[in-house]
Amino acid sequence: MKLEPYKLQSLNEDQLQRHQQKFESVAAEIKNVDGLLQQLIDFQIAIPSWALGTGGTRFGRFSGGGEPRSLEEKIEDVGLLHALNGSSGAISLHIPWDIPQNAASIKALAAQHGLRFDAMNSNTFQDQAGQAHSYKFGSMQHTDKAVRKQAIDHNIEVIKYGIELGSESLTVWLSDGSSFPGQLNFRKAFERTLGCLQEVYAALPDNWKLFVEYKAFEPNFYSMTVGDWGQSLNYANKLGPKAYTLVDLGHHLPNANIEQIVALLLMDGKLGGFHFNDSKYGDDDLTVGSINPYQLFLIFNELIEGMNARGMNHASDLGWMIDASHNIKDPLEDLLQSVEAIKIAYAQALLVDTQELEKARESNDVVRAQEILQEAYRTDVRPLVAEARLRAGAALQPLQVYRSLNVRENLIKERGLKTVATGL
Ligand code: PSV
Ligand code: MN
Ligand code: MN
Repeated sequence: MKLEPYKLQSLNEDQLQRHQQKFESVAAEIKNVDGLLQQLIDFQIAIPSWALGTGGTRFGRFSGGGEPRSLEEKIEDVGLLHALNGSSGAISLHIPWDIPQNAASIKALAAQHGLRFDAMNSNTFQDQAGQAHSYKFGSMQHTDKAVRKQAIDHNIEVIKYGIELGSESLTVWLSDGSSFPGQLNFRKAFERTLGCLQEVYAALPDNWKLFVEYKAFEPNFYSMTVGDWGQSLNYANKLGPKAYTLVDLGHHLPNANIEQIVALLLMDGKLGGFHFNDSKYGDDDLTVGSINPYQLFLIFNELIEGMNARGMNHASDLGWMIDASHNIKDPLEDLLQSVEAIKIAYAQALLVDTQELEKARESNDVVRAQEILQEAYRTDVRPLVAEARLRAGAALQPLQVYRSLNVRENLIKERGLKTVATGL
């Protein structure tokens, strides 16, 4: 389904007057509002190809209607999101869930929608049909060299697909670990994994980055071989300058101080990418900002502080991606909510008076420091985010437009009611 620009324009016009009133009242309080809006316009968040269908829990899967049946249809869905919010200008593929059969035409289709290819994701956490060896006891940590070689070869194949599509990074998330005490020699598991990652690293083109994603638990519940940011950083340091740590918000033990992790990784120049989602218990993969928006704001505050300190470009020097799963919501509506939540947190963090905050910190004025952060957090920045969308030619109210154009109903007509997108 394609969004007709004239329909978008007329829906925007209906809301314009109300929007302008709200925008002007927030903008009056901000020093360089055009600069801030440009930062919001530039900030793009990649959509993972596996988030476009309804995911399952381990108890069941209730697939929604009109889900994309092919990679082409997934690209069309991301194109639609991008047309609505102007902020989803990239797609991230998981191989082998979304193998580009004809990379040139896939790349051309993506370009038609204004999309580029973000990080490529390999998959050695599932056995695929026809695969010679099983990953039941791990992939890169495996005791059998043949299994390790299969995992290395798969990652190198993923890099090759990525090169054809114009991607410039590979995310490796390993489910490797152990479920019972005694099962694994931790040191050997680390060394074997490092050996495999070194071979993958050696196959990276010069302009590529390797993201080592960590996760505290699941599917292994006693130990994970890349279980936390310390381990990930250790691998990344040993691998070399093209290797970085990737933070997925749902991959920590409860109450972890993610904003501090982010600050320290940035300090070392080793933060590479980000997977946004929200969680209450574990790797819940819930809509960004649905549980703990203040934490998201605090994380963005550290991201901005750390990136500015290193002279980094907010939009392009880190990989930004949503990693979520939708069991009961329309996935496209959910993704619109997630992108909006990210933009809101980013805008709020851009409003923090950093000089005043530093002053308060240096003089140990704890109360003032908290006030400065909360002043920014409690600003209603939604009109700023909407204005950035308007200036980017997108919708003032993406979700409202999505519903008023009956997008899901149209997709069901086009694709059928019982379609199941590839993914988890
Ligand atoms: C694992 O939980 C993860 O966060 C990794 O990023 C995977 O690639 C993704 O989810 C999809 O399963
Ligand atoms: Mn992830
Ligand atoms: Mn996850």
